[in-house]
Amino acid sequence: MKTNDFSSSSSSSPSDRRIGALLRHLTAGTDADRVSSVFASPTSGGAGGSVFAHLVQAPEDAILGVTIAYNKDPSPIKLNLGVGAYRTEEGKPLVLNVVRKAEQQLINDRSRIKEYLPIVGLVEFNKLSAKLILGADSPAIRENRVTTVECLSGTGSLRVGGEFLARHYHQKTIYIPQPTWGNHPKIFTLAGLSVKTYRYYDPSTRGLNFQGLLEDLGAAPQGSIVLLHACAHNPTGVDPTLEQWEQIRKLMRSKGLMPFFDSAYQGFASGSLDTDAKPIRMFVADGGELLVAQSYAKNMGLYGERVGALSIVCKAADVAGRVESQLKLVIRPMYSNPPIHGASIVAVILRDKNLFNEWTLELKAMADRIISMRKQLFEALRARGTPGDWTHIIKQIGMFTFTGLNPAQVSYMTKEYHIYMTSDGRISMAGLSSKTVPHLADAIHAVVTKAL
Ligand code: KET
Repeated sequence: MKTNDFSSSSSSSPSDRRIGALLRHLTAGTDADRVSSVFASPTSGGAGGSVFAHLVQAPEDAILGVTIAYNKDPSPIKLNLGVGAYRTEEGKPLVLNVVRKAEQQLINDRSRIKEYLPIVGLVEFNKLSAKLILGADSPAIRENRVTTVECLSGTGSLRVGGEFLARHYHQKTIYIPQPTWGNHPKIFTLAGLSVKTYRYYDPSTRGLNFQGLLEDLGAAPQGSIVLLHACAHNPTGVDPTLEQWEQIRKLMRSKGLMPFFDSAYQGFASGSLDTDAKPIRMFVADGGELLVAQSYAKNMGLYGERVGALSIVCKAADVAGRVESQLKLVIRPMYSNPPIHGASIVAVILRDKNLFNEWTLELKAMADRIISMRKQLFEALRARGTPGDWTHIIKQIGMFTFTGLNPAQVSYMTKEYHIYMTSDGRISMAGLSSKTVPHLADAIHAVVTKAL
C-alpha cells in the first residue's frame, strides 16, 4: 500500500512527522506475527493482561497537582496558594460582574446559534483582542499587518504559535527564561521547537539578573526565538523596567531575535491594561515582527472557558494574510475550530464602552487586593520578627510571590499547616485573604526558624 507524502522523512514540520509516523505504523508490513499479536491482544476481551499494563503512574502536574492534593485534605484550615487563580476575601472563586452581564446578554439574544466558528475563531473577538494588546492606535493594526486567531486560552495560543514557528520559521530554537512557567518547556518541545534557557532571576538579590539576560540573549544564535513574559513574570514576580525593556528590544532587534510574548496577566501587574502592554507595544513600534499569546483566564476570570488569542505582527499586510492561511493549517487538524461561548463573552465586553470601563474597574480591584495582600503578609512577618529580608514580597509584581522557601520548607508547611503551594516556593497572592494571612505568616515564621 502506498503511503503518501506525509511519511517521507524529508517532511519538516513536527505534525507532518507525527502523521507520517502514524501512517507508517498503520501501513507497516503484514507479517503474520505482527497481525496475530494485534488480533490476540487483550483489547478483544477474555483472558490476558491489559495492553497498557506496562504504563507507570505519571506524576501529577507541578501546579495543577497542588489543587488535587489540596482537595483531598479534610483539614478545615487548609489553604490553596498553588494555582494562579483569583479568590475573593472570602476565599471564593470570582465571576466578574461584567462577565455575568455579558452572559445574560448572550442568553437573551435568541438569534444566537451554535454553529461552528471559522477555524480562526470569532472574528470580532480577534480584532478586539489585537486592539486590547497592541493598542487602539497601533500602526500595525491600521496597516493590516496583524493576524489574530482565537485559541484555547494562553496555553493553546502558545502551542499554536510554537507549531507555526516550527513549521515556517528558519530558526527552531526558543529561549525561555530561567525560571519560567513550568508548562513552557513542554509546550514548545511538543510543538517541535528546541528549548534553551536564558538567565533571568538572581536568587541572591531576588531580582532580575539583567546582565546575565543580556549576555545570554547576546550569545543566542542569530534569529533565535525568545519567549518573553509581557508582565508579571511567573513565577518570580520580577519584571524588567521600561528602560531595561528598551535595552532588551535593541539587543534582540540587532540580532534578529524573534520575540514571542506570553501575556497571561495583562492588567494584573499595574492594574492598567495599557501600562502592562507597554513592553509589547515598544517592540511593535519599531516596525519589526513578533508573536503574542494572550489569555483571558486571569484578567477576565474566564479560566475554564479557555479563551485566548494568538497575534502575529508582520511587516506587510500580504504576509499577514499568508501567515493566517498557514495558521489555519496548524489549527484545523489540532482542534478544528475554537469554542464560541468564552470568546463571545469577551467580545460583548470589549465592544461596549460601558462594560469595558466596568471591566477595568473590576480588574483594578483584583490587582489592588493582591497588592494589599502583599502588604499584609509583609507586615505580618515583620510583626513576628521573622528572620530574613522579606521586602521582595512587596516589590514583586503580579499574582505570585517567589518566596525563596525551599522544597523541604514547602513540604513542612503543607504537612503541618495544610498550606498548599508549588515546591519552588511560589505562592499565589490571589489565593490569600486578610483572614488567612496570619496562618501563612505563622507557617513561614515556623519554617524559617526551624532551619529545614
Ligand atoms: N502563561 C503563563 C505565564 C501562565 O502563568 C499561565 C497560567 C498561562 C500562560 C496559561 O494560562 P491559560 O489558562 O492557558 O490561559 N498559569 C497558571 C495556571 C496554570 O498553571 O495552568 C499558574 O501558573 O498557576
